[in-house]
Amino acid sequence: MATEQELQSLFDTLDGDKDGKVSLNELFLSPGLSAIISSETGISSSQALLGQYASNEDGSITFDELKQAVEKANNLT
Ligand SMILES: [Ca+2]
Repeated sequence: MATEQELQSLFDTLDGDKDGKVSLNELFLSPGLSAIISSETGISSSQALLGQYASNEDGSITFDELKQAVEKANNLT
């Protein structure tokens, strides 16, 4: 379970190039943080997470989209 604030700080850490989106590459670069995302969303692979929630053409996920995924898993406190 995470708070929105914790999720935001996790997102900011993952977003290495600070473009406001987390790409598949950025998820691969931080396997430990990706594992936390997996446990919060219940989606085991980064590809599946991005495939399901990313609306950007480049396949990266915004904070709002990540939040949606966590909310859907009822893991946002
Ligand atoms: Ca990024």
